Amino acid sequence: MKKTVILGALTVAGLAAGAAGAATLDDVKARGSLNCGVSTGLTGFSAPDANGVWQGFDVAVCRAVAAAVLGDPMAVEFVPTTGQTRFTALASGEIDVLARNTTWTFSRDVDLKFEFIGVNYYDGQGFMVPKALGVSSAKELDGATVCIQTGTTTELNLADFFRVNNISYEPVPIETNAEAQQQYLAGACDVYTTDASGLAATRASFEAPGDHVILPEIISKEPLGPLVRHGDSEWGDIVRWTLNALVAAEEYGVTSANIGELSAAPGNNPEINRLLGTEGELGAMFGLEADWAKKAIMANGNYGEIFEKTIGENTPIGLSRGLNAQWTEGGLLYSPPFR
Ligand SMILES: N[C@@H](CCC(=O)N[C@@H](CS)C(=O)NCC(=O)O)C(=O)O
Repeated sequence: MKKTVILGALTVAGLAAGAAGAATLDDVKARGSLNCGVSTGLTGFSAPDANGVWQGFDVAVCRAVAAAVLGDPMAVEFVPTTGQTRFTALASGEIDVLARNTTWTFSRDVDLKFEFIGVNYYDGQGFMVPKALGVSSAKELDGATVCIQTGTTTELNLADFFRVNNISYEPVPIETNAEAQQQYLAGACDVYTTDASGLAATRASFEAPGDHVILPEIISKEPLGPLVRHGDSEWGDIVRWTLNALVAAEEYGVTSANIGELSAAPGNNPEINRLLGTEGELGAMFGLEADWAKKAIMANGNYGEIFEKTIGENTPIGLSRGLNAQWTEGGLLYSPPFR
């Protein structure tokens, strides 16, 4: 088993080294669409709606990048990936970027040879149990069966948590969130553990969400963000600054409602003017139009608008901003300057 894991990592790293140096920006422009790796389906983050149109918080990153590069937020081919398949999809060049609640870790960055371009959601791993189990802390889970998605940090943190607390568990390995949900509801496991945002999204889709509780323990740091291949720095810059543009727009009060006016009649805030391309040459520095960031922001609104629409307190998922508030509001979101 261990051998397979090591071989898997080497294969992914080898593929990434092969694809490095490829000019992804040119490929995307020539193709006229962005190949964006997402999940197989996690409501609020990335899932097709009733019309088959992909929606969600991670999907919004793909659309913003497509808008910045191609001028069209709909010019995206969504490639569903599992916890297991996502890294090979990126390393092999099947996708240009992975935007799939993926945790930035040392080994994914260094060993698998990817480049995380930032964090779009600061998360941590939690546990969900049926209320009927009568458990109020994860430390009471000695001997529990646990549904767990393979190829994830979740798997590793779970092992660490039980080891540190000197308790045991029996893993029920699962490939996708849909399957995990099904197995958990069918009672194949006592507990479901994953990123807390994923637990909220999963529970929101239950018929009786109130029959399930999310335990108080958050056992890890899960900085989730988009990633590209190592050695593809120009492309990485584009994805990084597209995400930064969404975050900066919220900080500076640039919204989908006022962006048209702010671009047509620029005010005297130079940072906003540089962001929207009415002043300076930022777009040309990485081969995009002057209004690349304006198009990215117009795709789905700024970071805050995206959050509220897809996973925020007024959605069934009901997540509060917490760590994902702007630094000016006590959170961790902090875009470097546009200059
Ligand atoms: N953040 C963790 C876990 C990511 C993960 O796979 N989460 C699950 C549950 S939130 C998911 O997105 N599932 C969607 C799918 O099965 O396609 C990682 O990067 O390893």
